[in-house]
Amino acid sequence: MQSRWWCCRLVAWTWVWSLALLGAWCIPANEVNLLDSRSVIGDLGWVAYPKNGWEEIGEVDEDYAPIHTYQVCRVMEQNQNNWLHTNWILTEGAQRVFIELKFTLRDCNSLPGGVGTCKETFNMVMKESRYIKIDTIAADESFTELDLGDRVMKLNTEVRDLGPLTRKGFYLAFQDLGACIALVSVRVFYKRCPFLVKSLAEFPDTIPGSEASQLVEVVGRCVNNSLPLYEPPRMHCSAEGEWLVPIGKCVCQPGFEEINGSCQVCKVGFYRSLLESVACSKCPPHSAARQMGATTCSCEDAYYKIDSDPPNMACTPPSPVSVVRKDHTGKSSIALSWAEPDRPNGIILEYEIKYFEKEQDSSYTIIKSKETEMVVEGLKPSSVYIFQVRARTSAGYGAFSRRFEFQTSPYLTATSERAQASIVAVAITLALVLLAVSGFLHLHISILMMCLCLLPNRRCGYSKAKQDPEEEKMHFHNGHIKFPGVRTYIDPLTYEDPNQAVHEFAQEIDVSFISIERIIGAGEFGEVCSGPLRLPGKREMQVAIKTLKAGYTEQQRRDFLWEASIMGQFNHPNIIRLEGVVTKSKPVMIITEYMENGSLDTFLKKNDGQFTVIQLVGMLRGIASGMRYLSDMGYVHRDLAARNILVNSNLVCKVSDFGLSRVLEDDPEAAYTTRGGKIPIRWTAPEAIAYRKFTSASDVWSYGIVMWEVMSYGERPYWEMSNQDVIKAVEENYRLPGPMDCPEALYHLMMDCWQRERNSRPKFDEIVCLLDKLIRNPSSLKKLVNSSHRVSNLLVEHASAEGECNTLSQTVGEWLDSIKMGRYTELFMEGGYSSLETVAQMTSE
Ligand code: ACK
Repeated sequence: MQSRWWCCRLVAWTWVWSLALLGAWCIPANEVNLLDSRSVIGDLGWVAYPKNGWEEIGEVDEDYAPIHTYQVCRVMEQNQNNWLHTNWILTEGAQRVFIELKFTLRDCNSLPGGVGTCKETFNMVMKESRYIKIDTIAADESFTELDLGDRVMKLNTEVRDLGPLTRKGFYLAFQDLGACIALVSVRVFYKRCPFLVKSLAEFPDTIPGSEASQLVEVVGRCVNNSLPLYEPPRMHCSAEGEWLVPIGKCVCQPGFEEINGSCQVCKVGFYRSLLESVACSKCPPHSAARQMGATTCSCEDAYYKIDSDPPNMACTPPSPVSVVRKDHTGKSSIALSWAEPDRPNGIILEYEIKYFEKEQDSSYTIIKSKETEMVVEGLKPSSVYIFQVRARTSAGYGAFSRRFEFQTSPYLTATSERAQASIVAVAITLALVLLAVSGFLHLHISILMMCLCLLPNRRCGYSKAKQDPEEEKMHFHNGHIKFPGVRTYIDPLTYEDPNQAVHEFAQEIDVSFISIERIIGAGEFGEVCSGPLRLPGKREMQVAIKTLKAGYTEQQRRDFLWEASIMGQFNHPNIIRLEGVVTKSKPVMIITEYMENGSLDTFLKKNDGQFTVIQLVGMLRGIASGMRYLSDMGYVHRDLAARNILVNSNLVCKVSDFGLSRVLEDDPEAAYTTRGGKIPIRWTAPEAIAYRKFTSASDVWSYGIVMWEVMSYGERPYWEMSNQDVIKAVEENYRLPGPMDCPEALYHLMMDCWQRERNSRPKFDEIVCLLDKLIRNPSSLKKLVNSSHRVSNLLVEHASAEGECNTLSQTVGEWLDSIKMGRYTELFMEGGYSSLETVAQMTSE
């Protein structure tokens, strides 16, 4: 009787409270309800046992919809065991679900005497095939008689997660052992990563994996008329239903441009030829695109350019070289000369000589010369070649001369065949050395190609000819510049006129399209500002604007625009994107995408300890991916550091600061070395400090330091040690200790990046591969660095870490066997190459 009285009071106030708050609850977009007792109209169908235990209180809200509240309050009776069973809850394929309970619970101490059996907890149980206790549920706040009097309702919310679930559904049950409870609502839901369109890629609704720490990798689908750039776009769905670690992106296919998240066809008069370019561009002078969706523009009548000219190059009237003479023929060379054009349309800057083996015109070579003669070398004996010459003036290139056919002398004597055979042997050795250094089996193909190329009468592109240093040589295949591997970065220094380099790689933007709204920092050449860029026909976008301060010298203007000439050559989701330059008005500006979170070092310091390890690894993965792209392009950054990484609102990290990186004048961390160069000592590999050996391997060293900065939330590498002490300590093989809470796998990778022997450091593609593995398998990040490697103010002695990237643990014999070249083992041993370390140190001589 007394127990009933408590219950009535309990429920009455619960009800009042419910009316006020039930309507206000809203469900986050990434949660999908499997059961919500508040939204069930009519009977819930739950079963109570025994019958006098849990009872349903039939109440209604202000809309007269039923509120299903269950209560039990048999606090005055011994040995209570009251069960409340839900009906079958379907999982809809989710392997991990969440249960949210809202309830009130009576404080036992506030009950009048004689309530020794009163409990303040209850059990939550689930059943797939058998009963399993999920948890004992206690109230954060229990209520007393006083609260009832004051009309204060202490509603508790408890959430538990449940998984992995293996069946299509399960039951829930609540076991009361003698408490005074009112269960106001039960909600069962799973989380999913909702459908998302990002960087032109669609990611479907995705149900997370069964483990709390698991990330489900999802490959995005490029939207219509777009293609993946560089690598397929990927995202990772976390157990919390959040998309994390974006990797890769899609870009519109040639002939289309991105407008408001979709790919729109280029208008008549506009074209887009490269995936790397951002938008459709107006056809260059004296050319036109008469159809929509053009990928190139064609020259107007009487104007010319050749297929290999860049698409943004203007068509020019002819300035032809009319006759090309053969002055001398050798077995592998032909000397040519020609007369200056009669009426050049400007001062002649240089000539281009295009040649290819007759009937093999899908591959050709272009050499440049400032003279009206040249010896073309590296040709095959007894072969007919086609030559064409054209002049370049300040107005651009003229048309090529007609084709001239010349043949090389015959060849092949017994001695020269022997010479060829020894070249083959050298080539094999050289190729093996390359293989040892890179550790990649896919170089097999290159080895074979190199060997075959040197066999007599094998056709395989062109061997390198000796050229006058003034001349450049480029190989083309099917109209595209042919580089070994991917596109190669072109040093703006190779351009006589730096302005030409800027306009080759950067779009000129009219200053009227830019509004400067605020100053965000100070750069070496002037202020860094931000504001909207409104290009006609384009969606407005926020940009960062680097300005060149007034009163600059011509040299400063060149140095300032240098960065744009470099940045404009890159297109990668982890490299800061150049939007264009303003050079036709003052101040001169460089416009880049805007990165909301600024530079990585400041951002990490501001958010100390705020990110999950996976988020940090995601950032590192992005940086490694950007660096992989740069090293594939043949670009060495030389100043990779967290301060030179920018972070956007999605935590995507992008490599930035390409400003005259060979000089590093703008980096406050750079110090003068004894050799006079300015170098950011703490970030730089020993060989680059000692003798300026800057390579992608020295960038890998710096990457290791960036890893350390990231994992220690922006701590200064080597703290307050002086630069001299840092150089000395590193020289003596001491290295930075593992940052606090740093996963061991990451610290191993850092240590690998800091190998003294630069060929033993991992390559950026190996780093990306390793980080991808860790992201896919977050439990591999659970083991943290041993505390002895975390001494806060001491360095640790470096012992070569044996990570997955270390290929030098095999014997020479095993390695040769693995590349099917075991028969050379003896030769290697005789030559004193008994370990892979010595093989890696072989030189071509
Ligand atoms: O750490 P920060 O906020 O990020 O301060 C520096 C400052 O300008 C001087 O370089 C910021 N900054 C540079 N480029 C960008 C960009 N593209 N987006 C946003 N902030 C930038 C940098």
